[in-house]
Amino acid sequence: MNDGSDAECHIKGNFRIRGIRSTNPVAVGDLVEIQTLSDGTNWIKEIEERRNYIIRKSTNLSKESHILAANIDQVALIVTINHPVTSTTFIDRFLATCEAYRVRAYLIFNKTDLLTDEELAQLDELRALYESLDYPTLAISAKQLNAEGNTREALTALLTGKTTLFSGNSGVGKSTLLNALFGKELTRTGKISDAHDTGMHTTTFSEMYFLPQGGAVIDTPGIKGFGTIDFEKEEVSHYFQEIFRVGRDCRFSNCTHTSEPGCAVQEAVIKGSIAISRYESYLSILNDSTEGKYRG
Ligand SMILES: Nc1nc2c(ncn2[C@@H]2O[C@H](COP(=O)(O)OP(=O)(O)O)[C@@H](O)[C@H]2O)c(=O)[nH]1
Ligand SMILES: [Mg+2]
Ligand SMILES: [Zn+2]
Repeated sequence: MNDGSDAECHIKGNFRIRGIRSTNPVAVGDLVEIQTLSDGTNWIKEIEERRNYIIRKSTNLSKESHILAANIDQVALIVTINHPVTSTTFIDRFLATCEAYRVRAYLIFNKTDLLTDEELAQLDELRALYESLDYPTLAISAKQLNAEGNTREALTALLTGKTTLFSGNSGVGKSTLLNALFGKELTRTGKISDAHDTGMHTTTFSEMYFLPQGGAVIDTPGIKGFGTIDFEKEEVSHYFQEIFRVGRDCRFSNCTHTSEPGCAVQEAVIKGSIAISRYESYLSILNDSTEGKYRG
């Protein structure tokens, strides 16, 4: 409510937002208008137009989508090199969606305390890759925040005064990190339940927390695959800045960078100036767009 209190609200089963087929008509971060009936129940009457949102396909083969959060300032994608492995495909699909909706994205590599030397080298490599693509990164251990110089300060500065979507695979440490940063100071707001996923009655909750120093964080339940939606085949490269840039030198202006002759992108992948992991992620989205199907 406007006064900051919680109110349990209902929504009509057939509530749909214009043009969006979503499994959750109301998302965390939405501003809503509610009407209280004489029996005391609250009903959501109107959802205000969203400034932006992050959306993914709900499940395999599903044509429906799941709005992770609305009206956000930035995304902090929490990832782990191991325990569990976050795939670069997952990272790139998420980043491409952030590009599509023009939301700034930060990559936070967690659980550095668990990594072997080899994995630490992999971490450095990935950080360098994403930094070179203008995605700021941090490497942290949510379990040892105080022991790590100024990571706590860097994270707090990143989150202060903004509405941040925390996302990432299940088990990467989103909840642990939030607790380590703000502990009991977090004010929890109402849960939004999404009766989504696989039709198996798994109910998941996204929660929004207000930070003591201003700003808010939305903690989403871990997501497994990330099905990108709404991308036309021709626009996929727009969300991979290096592919887009190099693609201007392709022989054909409508080059999909798959098997065309004179393709500057394929050449750059062979030369190593475009990371193969990024190119593979690009292809995986392109493949979805071409065949109208979903991949994890
Ligand atoms: N060793 C280590 N374990 C961590 C770290 N962060 C989280 N964990 C553990 O990883 C597991 C999953 O964390 P959780 O916060 O629930 O992940 P979420 O699903 O992303 O919210 C828990 O057992 C945490 O204690 C870390 O930096 N280092
Ligand atoms: Mg969690
Ligand atoms: Zn090309």
